[in-house]
Amino acid sequence: MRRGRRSRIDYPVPPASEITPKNLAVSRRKVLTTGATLFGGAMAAPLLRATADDWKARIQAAEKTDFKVDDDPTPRQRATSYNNFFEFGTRKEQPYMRAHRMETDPWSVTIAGEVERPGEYALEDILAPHDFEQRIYRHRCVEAWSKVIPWIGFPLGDLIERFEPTSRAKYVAFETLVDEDVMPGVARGILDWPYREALTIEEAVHPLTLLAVGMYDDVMPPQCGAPLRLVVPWKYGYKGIKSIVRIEFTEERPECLWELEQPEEYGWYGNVNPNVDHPRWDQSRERRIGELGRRETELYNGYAELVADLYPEGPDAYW
Ligand SMILES: Nc1nc2c(c(=O)[nH]1)N[C@H]1C(S)=C(S)[C@@H](COP(=O)(O)O)O[C@H]1N2
Ligand SMILES: [Mo]
Repeated sequence: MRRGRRSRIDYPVPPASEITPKNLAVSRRKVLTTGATLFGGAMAAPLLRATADDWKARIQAAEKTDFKVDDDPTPRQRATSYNNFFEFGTRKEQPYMRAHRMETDPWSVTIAGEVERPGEYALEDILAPHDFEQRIYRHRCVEAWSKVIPWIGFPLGDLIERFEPTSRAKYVAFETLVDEDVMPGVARGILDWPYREALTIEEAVHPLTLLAVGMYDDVMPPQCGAPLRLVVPWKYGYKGIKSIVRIEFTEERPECLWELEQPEEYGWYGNVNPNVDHPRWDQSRERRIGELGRRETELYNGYAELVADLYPEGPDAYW
């Protein structure tokens, strides 16, 4: 049992300093299963689709893990009707009203760049070998509001290991679907789409970093990033890219959408840091959706004990 001094988290994970792509706490069994289902011919043999992974059914059965904060989860209705998904509009209720028009099934994800197994993969093949689990994480938006979400997903590190990044892979970049027919924010060109985000490979394989396929015991609602989104709980919410269609491994640091739009407002790292104010507002406090008053914002969103070792020059050097 590990307990942080300031945080109320209790996680069964090794310290960040012990985590490298080589000794990731993933089971070898999973990696072997992956080899058989994903690369052993299933993709090339449509007949095998009869036994395709029913990943939506597996969501309800996801194991409830000890990866959870003590705070009560935000009521589902609030969490799924107050969203940022600028492709569907900049007002918080617009994703809820509009994102159901997005076609999320079938879905495929392109794996590209510095990786041994590039290709375009059907979502069910991407998901098949991964056991899903529930984790209750804090979510802190750079706009100073926060939520607590019971996600269902699996560690991004498990997926990365399957696709075998080369030794040149230093970063992992992600892109969101672009569909101007159903995304008014795309049609109007309010940002330089596609939405792009990225992590260092060390951040990407950290055991806290999740690929989420559901929340609140159900499949991911479209407004929250169906069918597949990133969750990095110690970073501002903008790093948590939704509706992912592309994952690319790179040697150079990828440019991210918010960083390009407003470099002095949205840092590349985007780590939650109450001591570094946004140029237009104070970051030391936050409003938890559904609550009155304000809470103190914690360094790395309360996950400092687990992630501080990723940032040896101290939190303010990685913003
Ligand atoms: N594609 C895409 N992903 C996105 C965004 C977006 O506008 N487009 N907004 C980000 C921001 S700023 C936040 S705070 C979270 C919000 O997630 P939620 O709506 O599930 O709370 O999604 C992030 N991922
Ligand atoms: Mo955000």
